[in-house]
Amino acid sequence: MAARKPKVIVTRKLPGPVETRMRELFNTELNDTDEPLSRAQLADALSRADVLAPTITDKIDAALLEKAGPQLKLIANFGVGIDHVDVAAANARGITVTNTPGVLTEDTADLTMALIMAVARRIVEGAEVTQAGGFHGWTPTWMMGHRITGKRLGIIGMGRIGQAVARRAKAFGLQIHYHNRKPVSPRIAEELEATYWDSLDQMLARMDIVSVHSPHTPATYHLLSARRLKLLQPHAILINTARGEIIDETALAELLRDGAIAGAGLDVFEFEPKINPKLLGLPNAVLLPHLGSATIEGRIDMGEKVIINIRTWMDGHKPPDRVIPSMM
Ligand code: 8YV
Repeated sequence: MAARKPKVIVTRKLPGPVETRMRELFNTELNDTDEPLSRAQLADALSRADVLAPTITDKIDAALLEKAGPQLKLIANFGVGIDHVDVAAANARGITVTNTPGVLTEDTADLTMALIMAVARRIVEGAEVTQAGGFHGWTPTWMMGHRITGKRLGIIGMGRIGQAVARRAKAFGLQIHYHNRKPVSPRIAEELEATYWDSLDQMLARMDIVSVHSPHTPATYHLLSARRLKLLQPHAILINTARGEIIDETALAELLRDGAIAGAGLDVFEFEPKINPKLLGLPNAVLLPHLGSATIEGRIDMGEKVIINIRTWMDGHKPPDRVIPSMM
């Protein structure tokens, strides 16, 4: 173990207990303002830190990594998605990159179910009407949504989060379908009674609800292109709690506007925090401000994962949550 405490620079405000523990364990520089660091501030942090603890709001590309000092050995990301860090460029400079898998799986899956229910049962619309004093009494035909029990859910990306969504959805009576690079193990397929589609196009054309759970990589950028979105049935609902870049948002907004698909529930956007103006104001789109992992418990667990990765590295071992470019 290094005799001195490593210099750890944290780019955003983290939950109190996480920041306190990091101050106890490391020579930690915190960001009390919670403003995202500018590119120049990030470059400065990379030039001084032994360990950088960034988040999704820090774009760490190859050009920025040129500014890293030779002492920088670890980028311990607070979050599981790692598309904002050029992992290959970091590794080429001898910098290990870690993330926080596992601890936000259940929270993200919960939010996915909340979005499915919100869109299918018009929950946000109903709440807004009621708050505005627009509830004038029950009627047999007002504010009808759609039943989800018995419908088909197509999951794109059957990793941890996709499987956690599948378990919940099965309990809601949905039939599970999925598209993934490869089928899940026979045990999991049996537990979930899941149908595997090697053709995404074929699956899209047959689902009532589609939910995106793959990482954003060059291979999944605009995976749901205008052409593929047009394969969805007019009554279909599309949910995205993964990354905005996976869907062509403009094409999606146009299909929602024209009623060519029934609804969408989106927690992530291609140019966060900017929202595609074509999505704003659509009555059949429920939009959330990237809340997938936003529970107090989840964010503390994420912080603890960051700490474990740093401590393991400090002790001279390989951190448990190393990101390997081929995994992405
Ligand atoms: C995180 C997320 O809160 O972990 C992820 O991939 O999308 C979020 O839920 C965010 O990435 C923090 O960096």
